[in-house]
Amino acid sequence: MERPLTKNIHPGRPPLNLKDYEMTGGYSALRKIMAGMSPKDVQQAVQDSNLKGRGGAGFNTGMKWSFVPMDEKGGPTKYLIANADEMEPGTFKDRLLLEGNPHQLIEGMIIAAYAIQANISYIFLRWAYKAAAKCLEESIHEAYHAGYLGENILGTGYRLEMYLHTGAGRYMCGEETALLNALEGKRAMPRAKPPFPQVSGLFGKPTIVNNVETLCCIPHIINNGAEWFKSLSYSEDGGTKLYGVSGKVNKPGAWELPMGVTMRELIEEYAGGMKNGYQLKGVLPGGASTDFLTVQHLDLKMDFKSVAAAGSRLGTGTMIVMDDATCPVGFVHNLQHFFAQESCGWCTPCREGLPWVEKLLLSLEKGTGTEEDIDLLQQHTQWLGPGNTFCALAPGAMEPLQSALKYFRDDFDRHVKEKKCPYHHNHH
Ligand code: L3W
Repeated sequence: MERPLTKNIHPGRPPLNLKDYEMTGGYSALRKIMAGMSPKDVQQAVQDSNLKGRGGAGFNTGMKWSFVPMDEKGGPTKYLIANADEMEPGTFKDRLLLEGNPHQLIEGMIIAAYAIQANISYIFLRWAYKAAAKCLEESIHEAYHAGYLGENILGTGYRLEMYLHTGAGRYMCGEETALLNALEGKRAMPRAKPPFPQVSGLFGKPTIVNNVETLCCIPHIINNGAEWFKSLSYSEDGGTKLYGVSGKVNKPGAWELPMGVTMRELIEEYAGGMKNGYQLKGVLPGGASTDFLTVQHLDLKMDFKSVAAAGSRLGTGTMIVMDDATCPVGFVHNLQHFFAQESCGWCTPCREGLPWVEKLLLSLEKGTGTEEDIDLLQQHTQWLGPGNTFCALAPGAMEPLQSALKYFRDDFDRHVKEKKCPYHHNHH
């Protein structure tokens, strides 16, 4: 089984420095494109690979790049941004790549920037990722020194600057247009789309924002070809995927596996199964802003299309397992507390609705909730649903709520009937 993105990463060991990276074939993809691939050739290779964005939405990467206006005479300033603001609850996959092999990301970024002819690039890094900040800073410096960044890269005349920008610790900054505002020094509120950033992004210029894992795939696609990349996958989406499992399992962790492995393989084999005395009750397949799946979905293939067909989303591919000793109402309350706190307050449904949802869930947990409160929660899943808010934050927050109401409705009703939480342990 091939693991191109993580084969040289050994958790616990220091990150690969430039020399280590070059010894494992690093920067050969950059040399290859500089020796004879046009920006369009690079775009085509990525489009042929069927790489889909790993940040959660699964948008086709090559197609996204193709929306950037390409001007023969150089054209306007363009930007390439790596979205490293990994703050989705339960998600810790990009951290592995950042702390394990920072040059892999940098090489992917240089190739992506070349493909759209951007001359300035940024890594927008989660505030809390201090260790990653340190090794990225050092690695960017090494790459400049080696002539992979700056003026006249590898003697070709192509120029690319790269800057590390650390966020201020808000979930909102991971939304691509809020990220752009943050980089411009403004409040991190989302912008209306369209126009999409590919046409009008940072400082109004064409901008590509790609997730860290997405960019780390690029050097391997260039080195080995689109067909090879597609062959790594068990599904029609190309490549491998960094999957993760957290919750009451024996071996929580993250692993690079063929796209499309089943949920059962992930939980039972890689995560070592449920801890003694616990049964699986629900699974959030890709971070907190995805719909619950349950035991009936264990044989589901974890690719974008299959998970969507089952009524959820692959999201970040890092699943949160909920066991039978955990109260679903308390679990969802905990998530809604996070989302309410992280709402940027720009649009009314999200700013007002999320705290209301949090309050209703808390009241149910305390035993003071009513059947009408459950109906109100149900209505919120529509009021805060897709199309009613400025960005995906509130609709994402409604996904675990609406699916908890669908699969665990009995648990909600019992809180009302018994006037207390029927689960015996402490809650937040
Ligand atoms: C041109 C169109 N471009 C879409 C581009 C768009 C963006 C990408 C995805 O949220 C999800 C969200 C979270 N013309 C286009 C187009 N694009 N239509 O494609 O766009 P979109 O709107 O589908 O999603 P989004 O608003 O970018 C991403 C979910 O991810 N999520 C959160 C993850 C958080 C992390 C983290 O902490 N690292 O990953 C988890 O599931 O809920 O649904 O570039 O410009 N017509």
